[in-house]
Formats: sequence, C-alpha cells, structure tokens
Amino acid sequence: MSASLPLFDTTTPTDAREELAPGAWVLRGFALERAHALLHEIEHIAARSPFRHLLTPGGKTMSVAMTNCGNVGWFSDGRGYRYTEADPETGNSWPAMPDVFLRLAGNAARAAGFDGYAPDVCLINRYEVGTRLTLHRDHDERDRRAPIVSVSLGLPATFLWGGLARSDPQRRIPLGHGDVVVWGGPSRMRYHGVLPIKDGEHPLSGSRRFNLTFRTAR
Ligand code: MD3
Ligand code: FE
Repeated sequence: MSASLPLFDTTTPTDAREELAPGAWVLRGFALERAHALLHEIEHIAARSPFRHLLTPGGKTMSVAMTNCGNVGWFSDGRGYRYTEADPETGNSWPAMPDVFLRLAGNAARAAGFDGYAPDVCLINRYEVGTRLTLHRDHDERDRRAPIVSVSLGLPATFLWGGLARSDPQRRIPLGHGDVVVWGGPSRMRYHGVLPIKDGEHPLSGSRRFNLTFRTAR
C-alpha cells in the first residue's frame, strides 16, 4: 500500500472517456498505472480469503472463482445470494479494502461524474480461459443510486451489455487490461454478462482475467 501518494493521483485523457449510455462510462486504461499494485493486493486478499467457486441458489457451481474485500462480501449458496460480514468459508472477517483500491474507485467514479463514492465492498472475480458469466443483474445492493465501478485486469474479455429487460438487445463491449467502467444512474440495473474468455497469455496475470467490482452494498 502506498499511503504517501497524493489522493487524486490518477489521470486519464478526456478522449479516453466514452459514455456508452446515460450514466455508463468507459475509461480506457484508467487503471493501467496501478495494475501491478492491484494484482499484488489481490494476492494478499486471496491468501486470507481464497478464491472459491460459489454455488448458485439453484445448486450449480459458478465457473468464475470469487473472493471479496471490504466491510462485507458477496456470497452465494443453496440459501441464496447475499452480503455477509464474515467469510463463510474461513469464519474470519473479509480482508480490508486496500487504499489503492479505494483511491482508484473514487477517482474513476469522479471522472464519470459521481462524487463522494464510498464503496463498502469489492467483489473480485477470477476467470480462467473458457470461463463465462451468464446474463444477470446486480440487485443485492441496498443503495442503487451509487454506481458500480468495474476494473478489468489481465486477459481481455467481451462484455455483454443489455437493457432493463432480459430480452432486450445486447451490445458487445471489448474490455482490456486496465480498462475501468462506471455503471451508474439509469444504467445501474441493466442486464450484463461476460462471454467465454479466449485462450491467451498476459504478462501480469498469465492465462487469467481478474475483474474488480466495487459496490455500495449497505
Ligand atoms: C452493467 N462482473 O461481478 S463487471 C459481477 O467482468 C459482474 O467480472 C463482470 O458482472 C466481470 O456482477 C462485469 C461490469 C458490470 C458490473 C455491474 C453492472 C457491469 C454492469 C451493473 C449494471 C450494468
Ligand atoms: Fe454483475
């Protein structure tokens, strides 16, 4: 952690900022300078709360492996989807949110017009080659006025971005290493997913993709 860094240290050229729809902003390369530090923190977090394949309430094993940091963590099993204060797998509290996570999320939210962003959880997804995330909405958070900030690291992905109804047409958005997306306002409750990750090697993450999603859950 680099507590001595100034608070607003991340800069991005405005031409790298693209509004996909009202409230939804892509910030290309916004996390690039911090990628190494972010991946390092992911290792620390996973040493305390390991990546695991959660069970859906329907009893299927998710192919994406997950862990969390922050005051709460997102969890799923036969009893349903929910946020928990302790990691059910270890019985310990979830690892604290690293400073570099909080600063990056706050800077990205501000670049998209959301000031005072205070996420209390970061869900960390780990994708192996072939892994996908089926179409869903994120509706387990109490405060839906707060945006979700997502950070892509490692192998690239094609993101599926739908509308407010499951059957609405979908756009395909390529997301690469260091890209950050802020999903707020009227875009917060759209359906979304990730197509199967293509085979490849990334110098920092090998044959994996990591995604951080910051949320205000409570
Ligand atoms: C669009 N993760 O963890 S992040 C998830 O790449 C999740 O791992 C994906 O969906 C990933 O729930 C996508 C992008 C994302 C997150 C929340 C959204 C896109 C969103 C909420 C509304 C609309
Ligand atoms: Fe999601």
